[in-house]
Amino acid sequence: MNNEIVNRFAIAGEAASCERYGNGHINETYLAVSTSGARYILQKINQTVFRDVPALMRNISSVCEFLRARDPDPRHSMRIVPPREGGSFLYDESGAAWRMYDFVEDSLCLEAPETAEDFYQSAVAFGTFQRQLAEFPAETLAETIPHFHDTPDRFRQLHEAADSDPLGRKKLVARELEFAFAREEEAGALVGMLAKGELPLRVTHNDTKLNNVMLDASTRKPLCVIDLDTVMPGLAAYDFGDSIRFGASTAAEDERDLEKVTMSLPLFETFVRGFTSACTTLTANERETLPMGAKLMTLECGIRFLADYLVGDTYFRIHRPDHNLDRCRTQFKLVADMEAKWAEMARIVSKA
Ligand code: ADP
Ligand code: GN1
Ligand code: MG
Repeated sequence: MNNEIVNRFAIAGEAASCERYGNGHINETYLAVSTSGARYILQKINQTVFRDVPALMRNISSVCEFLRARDPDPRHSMRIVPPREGGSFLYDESGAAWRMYDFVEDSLCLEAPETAEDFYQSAVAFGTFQRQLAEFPAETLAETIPHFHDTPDRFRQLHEAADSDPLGRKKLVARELEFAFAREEEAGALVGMLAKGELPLRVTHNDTKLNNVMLDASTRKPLCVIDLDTVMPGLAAYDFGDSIRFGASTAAEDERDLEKVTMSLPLFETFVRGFTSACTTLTANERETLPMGAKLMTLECGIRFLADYLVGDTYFRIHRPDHNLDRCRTQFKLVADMEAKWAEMARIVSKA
């Protein structure tokens, strides 16, 4: 079945194999290999999450073209493999939307930094990405997920999920709800500054997990940033913050032993150095909001996992019962740890 889909794209030769690949929570990703030995990433786009696939693919095509025009190295930006029938994606008979990219070869995609230097290089990659897109015509981009990092709106959704409580899970998460709602007032810190004109609206990636950047397998230097579905207007602190949330944690996003979960100040410091050195467009206010970006992106991700747990795990792919609750708990543990380390985080940013 999937080989048939693969053959509908303009690959070199014919489909030889197609297997599930990667650890993304949203799309279905496959590694496709052709009879010529060329490798490709095939993805079934999650249409519950991305409701307007043509607009999504227009965004990605134009960002890839923009980046490629500035740096033609084929491993330094993603290349969409077009369907043989034309366009940038296709629908199968069931209505599922599929797209394909060249596989970025001789690369590493990490779930956790193996060394501080890996994390530094990922900071350079995301900082460079944002700097490069400073010139991108933001008004041409569609908002692929409206209110994506609107933290107050995420709280509204959490209230809605808790009020409707369709599976009777609310009683199991009283502590988590209390933790979240105790921080609701802070949720508007960044969007409030944006509304007052204190922060510039940038073109940002918005999903800067370490596993959304490719490093060169031999030099371990950045090749390119992937997973461009959420490239939209946003704040610098979102990209900084989401990277800290995921990569500066001492444990996996779904670790059950919360003793293991802390926000590493040395990794935080490493990322601050890499990001601020590459993202030369940052204003003084943007720099100052970086710690708040880390805290709010982590809190927001935690409440998104919690709301999804309450409504029955309809958004994030889960691999075990309570997976989203486990993920929520790691995020809240990180938030508490950031609160304890707040003064030090601010000091590190002010020194950078
Ligand atoms: P999701 O939105 O579900 O996170 P991604 O686009 O991040 O999907 O893809 C999932 C994983 O597939 C990535 O973390 C990476 O390991 C791998 N991947 C995606 N695109 C490429 C590519 N062009 N080359 C190599 N690996 C890729
Ligand atoms: C999702 O697609 P993926 O797995 O890179 C999510 C992010 C969350 C992240 C949590 C489009 O990222 O917003 O921060 O899971 N992406 C979308 O791991 O919602
Ligand atoms: Mg991803």
